Amino acid sequence: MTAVQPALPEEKSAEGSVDQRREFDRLIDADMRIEPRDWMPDAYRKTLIRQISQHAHSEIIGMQPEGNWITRAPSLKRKAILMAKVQDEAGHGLYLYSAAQTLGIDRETMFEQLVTGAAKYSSIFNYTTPTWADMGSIGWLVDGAAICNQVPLCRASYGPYGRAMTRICKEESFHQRQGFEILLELMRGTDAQKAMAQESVNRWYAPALMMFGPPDEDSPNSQRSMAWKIKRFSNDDLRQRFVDMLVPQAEVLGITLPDPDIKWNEERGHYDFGPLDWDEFYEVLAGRGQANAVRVARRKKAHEDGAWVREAARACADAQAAERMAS
Ligand code: FAQ
Repeated sequence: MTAVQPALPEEKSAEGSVDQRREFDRLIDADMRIEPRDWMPDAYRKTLIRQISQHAHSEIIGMQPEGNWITRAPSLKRKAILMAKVQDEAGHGLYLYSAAQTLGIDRETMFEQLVTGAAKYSSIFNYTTPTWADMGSIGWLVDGAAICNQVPLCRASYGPYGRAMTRICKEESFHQRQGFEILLELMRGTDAQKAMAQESVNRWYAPALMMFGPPDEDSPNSQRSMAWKIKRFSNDDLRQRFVDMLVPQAEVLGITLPDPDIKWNEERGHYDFGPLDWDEFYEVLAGRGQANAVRVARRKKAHEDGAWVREAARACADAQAAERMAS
């Protein structure tokens, strides 16, 4: 990340000069990166703050459904792996909050936006995790969807976001494999274990497909974000990629994807799949999912419980700064 401090939005003209606008367009057209020191249109900055902060919130809220199983993982090995994964998600949140901060928003404001509902987080984390197989489904389906969505974001036009995504994607690959392996082991187990794996995939499949966002015709942000090369593919294109990736993997697992309309389409060179229940998606976004209230309340409590850590860190930083001044 650049050492140059980003100027706050209000310190820069939202319109920009002709030269500034031309330079911004040149960098985007040439597939080069916009850095925090560069002039950028206000709408580009706002879109990035929206997407990156929502992404960061998703990583942090996303620790909860899996954190739920750390004390109940079926073996020491599984517990260690799950703990490492949940810690990784915390790290991803931190990279992303830092990337958002380079755009001139502070952490406390982002936190306020999350707990007041002004900022969203991924719909998927409002579903509950009643069985151990859900750890497999989250890894295989949720992290799998995250990889499909996020690998193109490594090429996002905003430097700090693209660089954060490069690190994150490396870890997401491990996450997806560990989920796949949990399900594989269950599918090689007893009838009850196989049934648990299948039942879990039945619940997670459609919500995972909805992670990519609404259909393209109902996606107000996609076109502009693609023109700015923040998003590289549309929501529907990425969803299709995901289904194409899942079908052969489901065959290896011996799991049935819960959609009778999945069928190879020779002409398109893709799998067809059935419609999704978008009413459910919008209900979850409106705060009426299985676990919205619990997720936000827990996040709030964790923030309050952590106040003493932030105070101690600030006191330590102040003491170090005073020491530097004195020497
Ligand atoms: N959930 O116009 P679009 C992970 C909102 S991380 C909630 O299409 P856009 C790792 C959208 O914000 C998962 N809201 O929007 C992990 C917008 O509302 P707004 C998170 C959603 O931005 C694994 C409105 O609908 N990943 O899983 C959702 O162009 C395991 C209209 O939508 C990211 O955030 C949704 N699913 O495209 C962690 C990736 N979809 O803001 C822990 C980065 C849409 O105008 C454990 N983000 N909305 O009020 C993106 O790629 C994009 O922001 C999309 C949405 C694709 C999510």
